[in-house]
Amino acid sequence: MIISIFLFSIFTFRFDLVKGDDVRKFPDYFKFGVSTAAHQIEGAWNVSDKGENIWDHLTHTKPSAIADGSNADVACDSYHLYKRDADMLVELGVDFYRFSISWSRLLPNGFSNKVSQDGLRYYNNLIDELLSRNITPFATLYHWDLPQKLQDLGGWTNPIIVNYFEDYARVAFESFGNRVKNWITINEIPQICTNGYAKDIYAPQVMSSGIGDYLCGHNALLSHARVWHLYNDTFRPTQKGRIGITLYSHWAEPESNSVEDKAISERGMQFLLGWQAHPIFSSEGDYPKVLKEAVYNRSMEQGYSHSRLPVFTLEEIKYLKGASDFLGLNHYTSVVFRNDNKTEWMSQFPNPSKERDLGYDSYFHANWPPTISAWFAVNPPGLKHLLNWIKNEYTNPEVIITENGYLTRGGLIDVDRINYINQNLQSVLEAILDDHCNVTAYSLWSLMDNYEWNDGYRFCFGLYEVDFKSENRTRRPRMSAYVYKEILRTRMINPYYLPSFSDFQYETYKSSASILQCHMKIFSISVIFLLMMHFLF
Ligand code: GBH
Repeated sequence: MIISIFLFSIFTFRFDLVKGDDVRKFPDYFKFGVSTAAHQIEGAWNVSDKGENIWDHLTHTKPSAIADGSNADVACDSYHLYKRDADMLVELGVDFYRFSISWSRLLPNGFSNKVSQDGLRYYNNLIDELLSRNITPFATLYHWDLPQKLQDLGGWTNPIIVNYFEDYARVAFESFGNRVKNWITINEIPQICTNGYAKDIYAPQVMSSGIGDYLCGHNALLSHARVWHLYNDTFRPTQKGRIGITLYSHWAEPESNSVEDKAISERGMQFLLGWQAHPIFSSEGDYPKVLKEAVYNRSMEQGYSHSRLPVFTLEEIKYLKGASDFLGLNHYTSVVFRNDNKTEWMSQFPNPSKERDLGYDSYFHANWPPTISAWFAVNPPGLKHLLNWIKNEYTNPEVIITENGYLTRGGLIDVDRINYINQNLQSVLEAILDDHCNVTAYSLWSLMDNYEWNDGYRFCFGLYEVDFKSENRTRRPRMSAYVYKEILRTRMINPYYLPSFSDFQYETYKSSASILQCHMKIFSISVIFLLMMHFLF
């Protein structure tokens, strides 16, 4: 019995394995944050003079587009509860908060002839609240909530969007730029354009596959560049901030080490990330050559008179090149591309489509743990490979990881999320310390559960759980919130760290059944363990 107790205490003792000289810490300059987006958290969809956006429109006119038929009319109600959000940021100890501004809250019609006083007040309050608590505001101008009035004109497929996006950005810089020094223009071109203008997944569900998506991407890139130049020329001299774009990419893991498989992965990366990044971050500018050739050739075969991929003028190529102060990166998962070109696989994509232009099928490696969502499998080393790919492809630009996170069905004990965070941050740490990738910040998606677009409220990405059934949208920290807090406090990753019972219990004990269940589990496992040991020795 004594031996078993001894063994048990060794087994459970939280010794600190990361002490000593070889401690791997995040560099001093490295910043940590958490991310959200206006439409996913604010609610208050029609208070005061807020205008309708494309997600209001989609969810109100076609609830069947959303897995649980829900909408973001109230969501986390952060419009009213932003002070509670700020409390949570302080609890976590983050350096910055990445939130987004709702275009149609600030400009109800989408146009800058009318600025909402209520919208101004809300974002001023939020920004002032953050600053008063020593949290750096990091504002995204566009996180998918286009004013419906602009969609009525074609949205991102109408080149005139460049002017209207510039007008909106100018109002934002004039109103908030004295206090907001970190800006992102646009969040994720592939999601906006592929899911919104090629498929019936995201608003506005314009199904113009292989044409509308490329056109949208083209105008989004030009809009970004216009706003970067606006800031650079007009606002930076006095406001002295920085502004970049956030791109989305999987890592395309080669199927094997063979030359052919590496070439497939490389071409896949150009279609995924190169499409968005090459015009801005490469030294030659413009779209990647493989993308231009593939879309041109297929367009000709298909009888079009010119490429479905729009063409940048020489002036535009110059205008875009270098037009970002950093590369914002959203990353969640890896894929493997395969040059099988199976007809059944391809038949799920319309003709024409970006997928057919690429011509590969894709799958998740059998070793990558699946998640509850079909688009997402866990491969933390992929993040390190991706960061290295960016470093080599674009001469080591500054990278800010603007999103990375994990989804569950809920519950406060989120060990899978904890592992995901630890392992992905480990990957980032290695990319910085071993490979000298210029990564300067990491922002976790998300501060709290929120409106997960066409998945509604089914999937939870939050460090904080939100009770969407409660009147005041009660937020409670998950176990991962304590782990993230500890990483930020120590600036290192300790995969053995678990929050002490008292930390965790304090916030959750009263209100949550799951913590009780967890205690019961730990208790019964301990008893079984002790009994086993007792019989063994
Ligand atoms: C981020 O995009 C978004 O910026 C953020 O708003 C969102 O909450 C977060 O992801 C979590 O999903 O494309 O049909 O497979 C990351 C890209 C968006 C890719 C959701 C997968 C699922 C629908 N992901 N998407 S589909």
